[in-house]
Amino acid sequence: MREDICEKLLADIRARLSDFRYVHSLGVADCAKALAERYGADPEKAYIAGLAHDVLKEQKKKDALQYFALQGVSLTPVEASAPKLWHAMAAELYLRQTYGLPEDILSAVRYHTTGRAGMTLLEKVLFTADFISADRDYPGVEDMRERAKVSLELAMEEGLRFTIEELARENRPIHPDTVAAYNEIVTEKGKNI
Ligand code: DGI
Ligand code: FE
Ligand code: FE
Repeated sequence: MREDICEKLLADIRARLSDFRYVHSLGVADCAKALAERYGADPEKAYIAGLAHDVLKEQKKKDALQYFALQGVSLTPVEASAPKLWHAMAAELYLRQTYGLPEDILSAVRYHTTGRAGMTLLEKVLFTADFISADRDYPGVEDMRERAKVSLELAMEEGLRFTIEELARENRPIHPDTVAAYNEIVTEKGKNI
């Protein structure tokens, strides 16, 4: 069953994605599996979530909007003005319908870009893997990898801060789920001080 899904998914992402993003997806799958093993999530589910998370990343904006309309999904004003968020929202629907993936994998895919308050372990694993996979090469990635060895929350806090700072600097809207994820991590951490 799982092997079947992996094979079909692999062919799907190979057909839909550029070389660059295909390699990224394989890297996130490997990394998510390793993080799952380290932190006690299901490694197989983490691997599948990693393979699948960006399946619709290269979908045309017009097609994504058409897909949302067809599925009866209405976007909030922030979502409507942030096309980079669409691939995660659309992938949840697509992967449910096409692959019948379990809801825990679907929610990891759904929240891999923004995060949210009350994230599951699998959601945290995928969110973090997306930042530190082997293909990632941005200033600070080594620090992020070190943080992820200490805790998922430590890496996520830095990732969310980076995203929020960059978006604010560029006058782009910040999704409420991104803010909620950040606030929760910072306030939970504050409790331990
Ligand atoms: O798909 P990837 O490139 O692997 O990574 P991703 O799904 O985390 O997407 C990152 C992009 O999403 C990056 O350009 C910033 C954008 N993004 C993340 N959170 C938010 C956001 N954009 C807006 N407008 N608001 C957010 O809260
Ligand atoms: Fe993504
Ligand atoms: Fe990604």
